[in-house]
Amino acid sequence: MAVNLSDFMDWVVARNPAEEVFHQAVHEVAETVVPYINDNPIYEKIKVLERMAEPDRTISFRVSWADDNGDVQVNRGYRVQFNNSIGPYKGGIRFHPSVNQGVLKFLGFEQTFKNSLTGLPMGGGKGGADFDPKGKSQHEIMRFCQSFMSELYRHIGPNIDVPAGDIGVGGKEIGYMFGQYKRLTNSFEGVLTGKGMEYGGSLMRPEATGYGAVYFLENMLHHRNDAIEGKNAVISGSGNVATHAAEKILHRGGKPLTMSDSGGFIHQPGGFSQEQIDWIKKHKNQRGARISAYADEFSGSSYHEGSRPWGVECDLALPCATQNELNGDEAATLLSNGCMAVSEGANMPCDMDAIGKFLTAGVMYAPGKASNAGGVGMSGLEMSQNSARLHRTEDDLREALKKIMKDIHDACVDSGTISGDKVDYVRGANIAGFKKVADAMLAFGVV
Ligand code: NDP
Ligand code: 2IT
Repeated sequence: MAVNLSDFMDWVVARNPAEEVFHQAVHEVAETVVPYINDNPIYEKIKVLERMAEPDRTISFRVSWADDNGDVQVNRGYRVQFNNSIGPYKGGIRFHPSVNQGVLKFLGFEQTFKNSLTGLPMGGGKGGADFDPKGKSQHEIMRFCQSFMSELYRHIGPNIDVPAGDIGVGGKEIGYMFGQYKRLTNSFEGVLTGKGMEYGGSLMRPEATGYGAVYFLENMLHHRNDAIEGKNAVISGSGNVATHAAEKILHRGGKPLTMSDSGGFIHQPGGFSQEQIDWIKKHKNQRGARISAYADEFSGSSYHEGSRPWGVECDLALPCATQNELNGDEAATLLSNGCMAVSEGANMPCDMDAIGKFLTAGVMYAPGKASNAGGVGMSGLEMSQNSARLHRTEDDLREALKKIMKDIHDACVDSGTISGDKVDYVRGANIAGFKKVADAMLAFGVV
């Protein structure tokens, strides 16, 4: 019997009440994958899509810690181990007050497809806590990370589940968590990625997501005989992904015009220089620092409180902050301003309405599961360096990252070409990501 998209989505919504972002992520995949399943009925016979939409397990736990005043604080931690058909669970940890089970299920679901696209043996997972690092001291963040790992450590391992960073979790937090894991298990192993260079980290991991999103953009433009040079790019966010995306746009001769945070955006007409990007990196490295301070530091720039950057005229857009940060009206504005390509650095930053508008207009639109896969791709290379106990050079890893992004681009072209050089990257990424996981599940029988 053929799968019916609306019946399938009714089933997903009924089973996962009040998890709207999870419904959204599943819907976006199901829309393109259901017709493919109906053309290949073996997948329907083994209920592969239904099984993929159900995490292997969801772990939730209490994280108690004492703040600097000696008051006890209680947060909730999670790890969603979504699918390990093609490798150990792999995906980041997010610390943000908006974290809940639905958010982590959407991220874990997306991660399964993304990791499959990298071509490396990694399953999908995601974790985090509703902890807000803003306004916390370093000691408070360290104690929180230690308490979080005191529960998480029993569920992870280099061949089981390998977490990494995400919003609110960067090199410092990974260090605190790795230190606690090592203390609890008395084992030095590659259980986290995004580690410091002194203790098993990989060169290029900090840069990989942002650079990768620009490499993907470059591949899309090349496919239409075009290039980044001379083009204006509007970028949201000002964290790890956004700052490295801006840097690579600059390397390619483009002009990164904006960055943002949850308070508003900054606009630097003519584009940020390397020095200005370095200032933002350093400034925003202090958790809780606001991007508004940039406008006081650099004359000629402006700060727009409470707004997002999508109204600034541009050729290229890179949403690199968070989910659903670009809606249909903002997509329409980008299109009327002449935006020709969108490469998502964040996970699911464009809502369904925005995606529909980009696809209808026929502009190049890369979904995050394809365009931001460089970060987890480099994490996969960090895992293999840890297993082999060796260290690859920066040049070698940069070339490896470029190849991963080109291979993902080409897989999208293979599965998503509409006609000539027109590609539906959503369909391409979903089908290419789905196939490998589905075929592994097929091989395992019903488990
Ligand atoms: P960071 O914590 O380094 O930066 C997050 C940025 O996004 C900050 O500028 C932050 O502003 C902004 N932001 C966060 N939440 C919101 C919100 N609700 N509204 C507006 N702005 C917000 O995170 P990353 O750069 O690592 O992650 C950014 C995105 O990229 C996320 O979607 C993440 O899942 C995705 N991603 C990250 C990867 C990685 O390797 N790090 C890999 C692949 C995807 P503020 O300071 O005000 O909170
Ligand atoms: O969303 C993501 O791909 C990440 N946050 C990175 C995951 C990883 O394991 O490096």
